[in-house]
Amino acid sequence: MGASIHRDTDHDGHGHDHDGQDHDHDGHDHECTRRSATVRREWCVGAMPKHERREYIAAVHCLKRKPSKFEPGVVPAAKSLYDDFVAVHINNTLSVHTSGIFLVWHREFVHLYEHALRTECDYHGSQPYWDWPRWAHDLAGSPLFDGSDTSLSGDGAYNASQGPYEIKPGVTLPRGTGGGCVLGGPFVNHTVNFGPFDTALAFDLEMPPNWQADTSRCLVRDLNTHISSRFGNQQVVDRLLNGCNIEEFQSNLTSFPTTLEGFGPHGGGHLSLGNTMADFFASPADPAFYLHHAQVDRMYTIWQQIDPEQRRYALNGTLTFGYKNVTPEATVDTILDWGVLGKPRRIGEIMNPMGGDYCYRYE
Ligand SMILES: [Cu+2]
Repeated sequence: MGASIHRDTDHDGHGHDHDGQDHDHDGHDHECTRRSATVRREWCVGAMPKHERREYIAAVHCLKRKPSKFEPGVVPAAKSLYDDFVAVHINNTLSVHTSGIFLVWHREFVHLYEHALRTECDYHGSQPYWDWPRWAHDLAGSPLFDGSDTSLSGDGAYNASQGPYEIKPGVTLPRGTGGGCVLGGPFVNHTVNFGPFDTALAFDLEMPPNWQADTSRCLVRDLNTHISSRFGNQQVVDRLLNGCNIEEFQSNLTSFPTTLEGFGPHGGGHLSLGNTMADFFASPADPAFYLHHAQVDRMYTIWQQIDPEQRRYALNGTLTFGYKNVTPEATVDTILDWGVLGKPRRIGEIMNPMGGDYCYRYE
């Protein structure tokens, strides 16, 4: 299936240059090879030198200066193309989390973001990722969150009113060391324009009322090594990759129903950064979202690659939050949507990072 899908060069008018190597220009299907694939790298000194991290940061800032694609007045909080990604995520939240399309929908979402950085903002690199176990015991000392000018900004100011995080009624995780606005670094002036939203709404399949309203405020961080070391350590990652079928892989990533033991590295990564990133609907307002989800996609890619025959097109679950059966089970023929960000896609087209329109890998 994957290799026989033709690349649509019209889907965004840009095609994919894949670093521009080894391509004939005869208009036929181009084979994606290890050599021609875009390589996504870790946000760290060895894999991504400082000037490359600065280029990525500059491209994110650029995305925040690009105009929104929504009709004026429809989504007042969407003040830029960056915000459009947050809006589309909010609008799809009840369908793309703890459901059969979590992995594939977020794969394309991150790809569209990377593509926007490259085509709208002249970024020449790839989407970096956050390798959880490497920094699980020292978030504040990590190149991602050390607050330096090559980081994604670090901790927030200490906020005494920040309480513990409730992952379900009566079950909490302790707060971190910040809880207020980020203290410095590249995103110190970054604004969060949507929310905050109540996660509990999702359990009733309810959209937050008037979610389009502009509620501009600062980016909040609450670095939390208790959470990151508990849910993002090597043992957790090993267990994740050892999931023997898609059902197990999904539940190792984010257990449902939620349990403390099975909370998983996806939710753990969100909560370990504080309330902006923990917002179930609006988390892409924190630029770290895309590095976190690149890592989720990296895990998915590695897991698929262990047994492509069994795993490449494996799906499990409906199109509704909590795997509720008010919608059908996802299949390779289900069409998914990213609103103003891109064209609708068949799930089967987005299950291979090196097939169809995709040509990327992780190093
Ligand atoms: Cu999400």
